Amino acid sequence: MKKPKKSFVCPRIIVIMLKSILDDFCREHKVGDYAYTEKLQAQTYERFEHWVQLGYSAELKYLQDHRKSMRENLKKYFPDAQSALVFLFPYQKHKSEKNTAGFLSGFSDEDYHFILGKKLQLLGESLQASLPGLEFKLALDMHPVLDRDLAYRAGLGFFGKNSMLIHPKLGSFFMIGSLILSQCLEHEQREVMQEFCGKCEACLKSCPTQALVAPKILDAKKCVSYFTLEVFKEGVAPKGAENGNYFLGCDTCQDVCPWNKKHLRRSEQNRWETYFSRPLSVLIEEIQNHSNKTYQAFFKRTGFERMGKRGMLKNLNLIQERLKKREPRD
Ligand code: B12
Ligand code: SF4
Ligand code: SF4
Repeated sequence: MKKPKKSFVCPRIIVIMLKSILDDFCREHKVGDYAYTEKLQAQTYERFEHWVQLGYSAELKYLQDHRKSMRENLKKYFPDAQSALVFLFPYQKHKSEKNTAGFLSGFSDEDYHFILGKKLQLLGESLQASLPGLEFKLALDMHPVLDRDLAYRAGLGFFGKNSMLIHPKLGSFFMIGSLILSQCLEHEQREVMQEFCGKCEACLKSCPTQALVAPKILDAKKCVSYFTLEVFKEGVAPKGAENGNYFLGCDTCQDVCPWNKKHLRRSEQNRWETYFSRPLSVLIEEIQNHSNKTYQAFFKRTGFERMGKRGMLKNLNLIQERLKKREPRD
């Protein structure tokens, strides 16, 4: 009996197929840039460890417990890791008076973790179809990976003095999402990028709370972003927060960055910006009228779900107090 012919796929064909899968993905999902790396070891892990030791990670337990050392090497998170594909997802940066940080509403109405997570998952699955035996894991913010370091060592940008990863063409208004792969690909690898801040210190000077305690070093305890997005109950706002423009997240140290100037534009408000542009008293009353359950249902799958009703009211009440203080007295 004749043996069935083994189908043989020449590696060159695989290379072409992978390239076309990746190109389609980037086009379809408006990826700003992507790169491939086989560097599994984080290059700035010691700086991160030192930062935690100095107490700059505030109450962010996931940076302090057993998940801390997992960030040193991709193998500690995914033992089969051999390489990674790192993607930059730019978000539209709207300029509005009532400021919520761009990443919260920049990916249509949903929390970026859902939207980008789904996209990366599907990409991983289509790579599996071309590369038998491929396993992968996602790295998207909440996974124990130093995302900026991974993008940095993949050659996608440099660390600015505001500690953001800055891409020379895209600036810093993007989220980083990666696929960690159990195989190496035939793909070019880029050089690590030099820093291009020069003498500029605009971010250090503009931070309302002086949370950037030195170039590239942020003290989360003083940061408006931390206080408004990571503290879910009433608390004392960092000194100077009353001079800031933001009440959910903070983009000040990016707004002033020359690498971002061309990416700031006035454009139509999206759903959440319109929602938060209403008078403060109306917003507070409406949110107070929610039970915890209806709050969760109303903000389901958005960047505002996680902070809960209590955390949201904490931020809104703070601006209200601030505005009251500014009102002229009789
Ligand atoms: C914890 C955290 C926070 C904390 C602490 C921020 C911080 N700077 O660490 C808080 C809540 C304050 C925060 C705020 C924001 N965050 Co945040 N956050 C994270 C998270 C989960 C971990 C970051 C971390 O490990 N920090 C540890 C410190 C030590 O890292 P680092 O500040 O980046 O410091 C590095 C450099 O400074 C470098 N370094 C220091 N000195 C030197 C010297 C040289 C020569 C070199 C080469 C490097 C170097 O080494 C350090 C270690 O890697 C990551 C997701 C992830 N899994 O990585 C997202 C992440 C960093 N956040 C992100 C975003 C978008 C934000 C906000 C813009 C959100 C907002 N608008 O409110 C702000 C930005 C504030 C800022 N200026 O950093 C993005 C950043 C994208 C980008 N372009 O860089 C990330 C990567 C999420 C993602 N997957 O896209 N965040
Ligand atoms: S996010 Fe805001 S508070 Fe935090 S370091 Fe930047 S400017 Fe300062
Ligand atoms: S504002 Fe200036 S110093 Fe800060 S990150 Fe941008 S270029 Fe660097």
